[in-house]
Amino acid sequence: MRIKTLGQFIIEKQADFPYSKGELSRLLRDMGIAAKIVHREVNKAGLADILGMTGETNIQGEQVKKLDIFANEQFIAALQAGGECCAIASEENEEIIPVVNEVSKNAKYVVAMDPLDGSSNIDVNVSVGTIFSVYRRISLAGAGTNEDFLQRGTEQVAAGYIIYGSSTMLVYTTGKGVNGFTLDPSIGEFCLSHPNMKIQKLGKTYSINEGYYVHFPDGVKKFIKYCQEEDVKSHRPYSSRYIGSAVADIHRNLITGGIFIYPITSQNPQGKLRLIYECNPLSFIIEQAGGKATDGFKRILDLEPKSIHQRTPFFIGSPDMVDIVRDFMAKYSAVNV
Ligand code: AHM
Ligand code: MG
Repeated sequence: MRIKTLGQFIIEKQADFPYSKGELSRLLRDMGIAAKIVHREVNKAGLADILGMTGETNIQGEQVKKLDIFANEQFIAALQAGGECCAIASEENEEIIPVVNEVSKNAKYVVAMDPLDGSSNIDVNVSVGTIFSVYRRISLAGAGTNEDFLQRGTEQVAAGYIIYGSSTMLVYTTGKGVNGFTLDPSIGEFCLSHPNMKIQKLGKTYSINEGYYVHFPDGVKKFIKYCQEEDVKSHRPYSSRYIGSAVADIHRNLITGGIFIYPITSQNPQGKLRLIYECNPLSFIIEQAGGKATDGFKRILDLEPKSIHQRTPFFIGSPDMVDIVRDFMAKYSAVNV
């Protein structure tokens, strides 16, 4: 079988957008390049003792950076150099990063991202991810503004994630289905490995941090009990799988079916995950694969963002499972929120 690289695929798909000048294609390519650099560093994470701990100087005399800071810098540098985007919002930066230079002066996109999600998993050799979301700017010229990011998730023109797992994969959508590419390190290319990804209507896995059970809304508690009940027809009990990297949990559920939930808890009364650069892009991808994503009641992509780092409860995955938990929420938790 002939291999198709991410670069080739992006160029082919440009024909779907007859008036496009290729900016979005180039922006996606830039994300792919930064992803390869981050992949290289993530895969060296266990060598920190040999090469130098973070904050120290390694044997080459270079400062060793924490990987989430490193990833942030790589993606920002790739986007600044590419010139297709006029502002960046990142989980790592309180304020948005305006991009103004010769190449970006006609840029029409802004990018929101979580450069290294689940970064506490790095130290224990468990999967982490990058999440990104692309919007068309609404400001008129110059560097992008906060308003460019405060658009509903339905306005995204592209979204993707990279999972640094047993292999590194890039999965993205531009609103015409979802495609997954696996990095072949021997040739240094992302190769199309998962064309037209679809999520099962009803999975057999639920992913939630059950350690917080006592703090969950009643609707979520009832759903967890439902997942644990014996029922031959619906193949219950379901399996529980929780990695602690949303990208990894949602990626697994995309491939094998299931639901991921991060509800409100007493520690995180708004939920923990961030609407603009975590939940919106993941929701766009999962919806494009036939799944659903809500805050327990409303569709994530319809929520109106008020601030860049806003949090939301998050229920995402196989559509029938998201509907079932929504019914439990409506019945038992509607007054609690
Ligand atoms: P981070 O952005 O600080 O890395 O946190 C986000 C992560 C998600 O990837 C993961 O699903 C969740 O936080 C885990 O949180 P918890 O340890 O509370 O279950
Ligand atoms: Mg995060």
